[in-house]
Amino acid sequence: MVTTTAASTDSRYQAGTGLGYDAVVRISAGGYYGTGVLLYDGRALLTAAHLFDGVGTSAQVSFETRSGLQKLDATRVLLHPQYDSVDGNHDLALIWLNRAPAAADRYNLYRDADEVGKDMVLVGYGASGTGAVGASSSGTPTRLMASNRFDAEAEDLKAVLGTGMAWTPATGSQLLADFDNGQSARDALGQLMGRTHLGLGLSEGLIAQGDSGGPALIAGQIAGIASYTASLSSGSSSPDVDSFSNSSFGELAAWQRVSFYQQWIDQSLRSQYPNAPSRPEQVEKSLVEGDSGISYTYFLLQFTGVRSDPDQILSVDYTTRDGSAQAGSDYLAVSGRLNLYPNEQQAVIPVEILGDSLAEADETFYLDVFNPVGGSFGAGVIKLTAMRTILDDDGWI
Ligand SMILES: [Ca+2]
Ligand SMILES: [Ca+2]
Ligand SMILES: [Ca+2]
Ligand SMILES: [Ca+2]
Repeated sequence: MVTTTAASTDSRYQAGTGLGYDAVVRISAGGYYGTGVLLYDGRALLTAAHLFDGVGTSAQVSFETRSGLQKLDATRVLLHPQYDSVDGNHDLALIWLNRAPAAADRYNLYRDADEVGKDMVLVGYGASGTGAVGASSSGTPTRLMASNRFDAEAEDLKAVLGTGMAWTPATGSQLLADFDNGQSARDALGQLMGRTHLGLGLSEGLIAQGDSGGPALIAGQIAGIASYTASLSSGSSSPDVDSFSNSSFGELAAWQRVSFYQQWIDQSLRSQYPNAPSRPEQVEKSLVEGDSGISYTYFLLQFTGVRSDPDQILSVDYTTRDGSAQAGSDYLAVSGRLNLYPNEQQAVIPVEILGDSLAEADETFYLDVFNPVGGSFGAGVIKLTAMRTILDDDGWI
């Protein structure tokens, strides 16, 4: 849970099952607990690297969905290669599962670097408490949510606080928000650096212990991963209500900025897709449904034009569309933006196919690709569509 303005039992903070937050999971690593979030491929989760400090890289992931509580062992854990446990920089880790429950939501990344000034939703399994008294260790961890607004990039606060503070956030990589109670005396980033914003009223909250690795969502996409909190004072400004580091009013928190790390996240996921095609002739346009669980079908997107700048990132938007196959019962709908990073000429888009034992006809669905940005995708190419057929393997009706 996060710390909140009113009591944590208030209905506005409940992130129960079926409300769109079932992608947010509790993570156990070496006896420590944090939070994580399931990504768009339905197999990888994003969390904080510091959950694994000193405890090795095994993890268990607990999903709470309409299908109940499911605990799954991670098959692979990858810390960001530049993770720095001393400075708290690049505090990100990816966790892979064989598969996640179909009932869990999958989240896209927030990809634009315009987060400052935007409201976001925090979700996590950490300690609960109110802003007035701070977090206290809870009983059974509950998934809770609250809102806040990204006020600043971390290096902007560092520039104001000066070199006397032994804290060097990597430029562009972290976002800050403070825990407001509506009073300017408790407006931490207003007091410390003049970013005045008095909060979101009863919706306002902050991350607390156990929320590490949880998402900050802008418009339902992962914009930040909870990293740390701080009780800061500077000169005559002491915004923290109680001067303890306890996620109270007047403190601030930092999130690892997902838009800054999207290349590492996307390319790490792509490197682990099982049996993904790398050439057009390997693309399978039909696949056998299977009787249970989830399997992937892949769409291969290739760029055959020329970049005007070799460092240019190209992108297209994509969305699945029902034919005779229906999203939610035959496959899981996906939509999002696919980036091709420098030196990349192609990438795959995975779609999860749901197995069952029902005798039914072969069924089809589509992937529409549109809105190409950057490079020269070719004059007149504004929309491409590809089809997949799910072959029934349960006997003709
Ligand atoms: Ca705030
Ligand atoms: Ca504020
Ligand atoms: Ca405090
Ligand atoms: Ca089947």
